[in-house]
Amino acid sequence: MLRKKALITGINGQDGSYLAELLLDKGYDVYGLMRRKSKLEYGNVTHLKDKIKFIYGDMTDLVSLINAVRIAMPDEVYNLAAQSFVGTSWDQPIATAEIDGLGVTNMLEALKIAAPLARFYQASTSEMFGLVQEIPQKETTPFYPRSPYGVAKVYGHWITKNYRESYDMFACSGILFNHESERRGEEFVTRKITMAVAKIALGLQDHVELGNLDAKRDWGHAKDYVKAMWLMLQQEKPDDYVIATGETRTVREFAEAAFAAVDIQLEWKGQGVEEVGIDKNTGKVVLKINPEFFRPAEVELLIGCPDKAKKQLGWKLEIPFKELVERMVKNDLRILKEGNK
Ligand code: NAP
Ligand code: G4F
Repeated sequence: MLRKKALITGINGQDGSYLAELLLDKGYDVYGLMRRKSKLEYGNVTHLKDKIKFIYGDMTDLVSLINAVRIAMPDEVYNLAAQSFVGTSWDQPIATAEIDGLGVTNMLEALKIAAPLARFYQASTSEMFGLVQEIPQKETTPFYPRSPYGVAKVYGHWITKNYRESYDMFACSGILFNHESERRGEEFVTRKITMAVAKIALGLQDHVELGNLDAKRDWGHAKDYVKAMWLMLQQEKPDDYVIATGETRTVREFAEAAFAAVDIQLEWKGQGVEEVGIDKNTGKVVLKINPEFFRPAEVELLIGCPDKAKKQLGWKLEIPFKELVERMVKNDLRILKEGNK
């Protein structure tokens, strides 16, 4: 039997790496779109670099995407590439729009021209719900994005739907809520916390500085979420699905869980920007607020309803919250002890 071929954009990011592992395990030929950098490095897929066929390209360059599609001639395309950090989207709103918004049209056009029968997955996001209009958020909840990133992703979401309806393309959007992992970028709040906790536990750092501790997120593990991406492209008909745990926690609760993983129980003192987290045993301040990390507009509460994905895709969550946090802290302790940082 012919092996299936998949093209993954954003291959060296967090999700790209877990998806590549999943598809290689399933016997796919995996092609990965990668940006040219001054120093050749493979990021999160370094361990897979001999198994993946890399193609240089950029989401803002239609020619490079047509070229990539012609080389791979994929059965399935997973569009994971993005300027994915919400904070940066206020500093680089135009680049974010070009990559996360128009970049999706570029990829859909490349497919329309070179492989119109390929199945397409778009990495949509719970950030599109922003100032939430309904609790919990589901596929039918209206969008109200709160950042240039969220706005660009709404465009990407709708253009995916539009190409499905205009050209009968098999194009799906996964509206994924926050998912983290040992491979999460270090600027995202979860990994920033787990790395700092590991450093504090090893005596390499005194404290961590964070922004809004009251923001609530629905956090799962990326390994579970890439399975949903694949399942969406195996259905009879293309559709859009929310992928979430259905639980929400504050950044404060994430920090408590991460410190607890190294046996530090946090006690909170003060209010607003004066609030601090104190190690109950030693009385030392291990967490401070820094207004620099607050955002111009915040998404205060995200909690997704994954019922449609559970029912129609048979998707289920395997890594619960506590295990997610413990895995991340344990991995950061290992990295630091091995001197890889
Ligand atoms: P990530 O780790 O930041 O990975 C992003 C990837 O996109 C990297 O490989 C990056 O390559 C690539 N990229 C950025 N700009 C590009 C461009 N102009 N052309 C080609 N590639 C480019 O993000 P992630 O967490 O894996 O997320 C994957 C996708 O899911 C993203 O679209 C994100 O917006 C979306 N999403 C994520 C979450 C989440 O919680 N993780 C939730 C919902 C949706 P470089 O290494 O060259 O920068
Ligand atoms: O970890 P974050 O930067 O993730 P955010 O903004 O929720 O975005 C992530 O999830 C989205 C899905 O909902 C993805 F689409 C997106 O690509 C990305 O993966 O921030 C989470 C929360 C925010 O409310 C932020 O204000 O944590 C709050 N926070 C508090 N202190 C902080 C910090 N965030 C960061 N990055 N750094 C802080 O020091």
